[in-house]
Amino acid sequence: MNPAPNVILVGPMGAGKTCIGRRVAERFGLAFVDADQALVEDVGASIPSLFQSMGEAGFRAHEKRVLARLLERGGQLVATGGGAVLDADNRRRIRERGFVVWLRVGVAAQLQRLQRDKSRPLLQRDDREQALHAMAALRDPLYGEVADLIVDTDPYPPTEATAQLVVRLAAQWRN
Ligand code: SKM
Repeated sequence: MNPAPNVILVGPMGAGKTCIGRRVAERFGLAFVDADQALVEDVGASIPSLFQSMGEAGFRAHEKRVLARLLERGGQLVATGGGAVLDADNRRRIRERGFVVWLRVGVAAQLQRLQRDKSRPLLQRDDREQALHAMAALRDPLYGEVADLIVDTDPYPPTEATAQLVVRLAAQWRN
């Protein structure tokens, strides 16, 4: 059905990659893989504790290694970590190994969705809004560079964003 070996979701924290990804995978009979979760299982430590023990650079090295391993396989829907696109090799692999969907979300919705989140080290700061804007400025061009399709999740509940993505993927695969 899909000429690409995987569907790969990219986008920032709070875009709904895990929630929407799980539902879309089920709809198309793909194995759902959350790259952050795979990393945690591989290393045997939480993301906050990895950031604490080895810094962001150490975390990124593990992220790169685990993502490369995951993308050797096919038939999956892979939700990538929000910062995976920062690395040029990751971007190349993502492009080569899947049909790539950028789940896009604005900072206001991110702030609301991540209000109570304690699991993202890059957000454990007082100026969250500024940090999210800075990340978007750096990363949006990179998400855009790898994306085959862009879906805005902003005003929609997950069920509706899922439905939109299902329709657009199905249309894609018909062509
Ligand atoms: O991969 C995790 C980690 O918290 C870093 C991150 C980011 O850089 O945006 C996003 C999360 O998915």
